[in-house]
Amino acid sequence: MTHPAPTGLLDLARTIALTAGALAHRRRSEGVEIAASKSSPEDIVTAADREVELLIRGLLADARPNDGFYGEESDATSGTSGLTWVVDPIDGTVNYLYGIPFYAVSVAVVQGDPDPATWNALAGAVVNPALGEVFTASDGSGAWLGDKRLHVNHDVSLSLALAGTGFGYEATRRVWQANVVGGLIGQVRDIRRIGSAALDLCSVACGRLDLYFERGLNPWDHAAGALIAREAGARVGALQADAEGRDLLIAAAPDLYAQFEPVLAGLFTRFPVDPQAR
Ligand code: LIP
Repeated sequence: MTHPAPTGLLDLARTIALTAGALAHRRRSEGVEIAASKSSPEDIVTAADREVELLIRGLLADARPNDGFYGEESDATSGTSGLTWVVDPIDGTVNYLYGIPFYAVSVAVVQGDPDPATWNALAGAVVNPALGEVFTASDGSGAWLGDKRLHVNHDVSLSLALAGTGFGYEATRRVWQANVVGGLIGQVRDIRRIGSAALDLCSVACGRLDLYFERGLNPWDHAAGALIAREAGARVGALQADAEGRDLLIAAAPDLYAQFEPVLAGLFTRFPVDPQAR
């Protein structure tokens, strides 16, 4: 089955992400409340998360009724077109709840099963409405912040790398992740915890971070951001793997990735097995 060119899909992803971002930003200004908790009391969902995903689903159903949908806040549906939209309506939910301006609408379209290990990401958009930043990429056409072409930082030594990471919603996993960070902090320039995987990956793409790694992400957290980072020249994968997954995601320029991978593997060996390993 033929599909529209990635640029056509990209235009749709960008338009929908911008529309959804405007709604998220408006709801933030009106005040945000927790609607429910999910995997733990820390893992919250707001009414805006649900409303924004409903808006995105409706816009996609109108534009691409035969595509599948795989989002954070509603049931997955498979389509007949071979394409699936992978959506995080508000990535950085805790930042959103607290009014920290680092949250994003993440919209990606992939070919094949909605599995990061096997899908082919065709186009993606990550919109931070609080800062008015629109990150985009389509397969083979580069990564962009607005109309500015993005490139990762090259020739960075690990000892001078600014690394981003994140922590899970379960306390024992956070303690394990903090142990790993404690083992790394003396081997890099510094560490940032921005609070949104989508924006962390876009930060690698535009050079605001040299590398990013996190364990336990969901596919919707990174579907668009990983494409944007790859199209900006990053290698995105895991340990001895070129596909990111739930177990681990690493993103960095290839030369820095090669320095970082054995160090992270050593830290995973040094600390007890992650209690939340899935
Ligand atoms: C978040 C990720 C972040 C991670 C958080 C959370 P959410 O996604 O973007 O990188 O550290 O624990 O998973 O829940 O805000 O969509």
